[in-house]
Amino acid sequence: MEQSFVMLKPDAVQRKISGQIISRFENKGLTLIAMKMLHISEELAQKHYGIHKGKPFYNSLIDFITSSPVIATVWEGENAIKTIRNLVGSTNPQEATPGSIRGDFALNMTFNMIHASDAPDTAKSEIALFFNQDELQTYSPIINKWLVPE
Ligand code: FUP
Repeated sequence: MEQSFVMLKPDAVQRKISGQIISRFENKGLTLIAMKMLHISEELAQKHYGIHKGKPFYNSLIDFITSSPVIATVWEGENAIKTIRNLVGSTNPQEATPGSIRGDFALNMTFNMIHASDAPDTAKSEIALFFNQDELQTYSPIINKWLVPE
């Protein structure tokens, strides 16, 4: 089982399509184990996007991600990181495959709706940046109990 950090960016929240995006992960079979809405501080944004510091798009990226609330989530599932990246699509929405989240909902590189961890080490550090360990839920589906009552 793998865990991945996924953030619905300000554009996803403002366009009121957070539910549709979350549904795609649920429909795929991934398990939501943490979720919070927050307005990202300058400091948190700089930590999260530290790897891009100095790049031409860095300032606009920080301005955008701190501009209004985001929804931070953690998902669990088999090969979750790669699976989620496939559902999200290419960084540039204009090149993202139709059917992917960016392919279907986004047009602009800055306003590309969503962030998803790209590797196990970044997933671990991103989860730790946004969540305390005790905010990650552990639960087993009880669907079998509903289907076959004792
Ligand atoms: P991704 O992992 O697909 O979110 O992409 P990156 O980590 O490479 O980039 C992080 C964010 O920086 C992207 F979501 C959008 C922004 N970006 C640009 O605005 N221009 C670029 O050339 C590359 C990234």
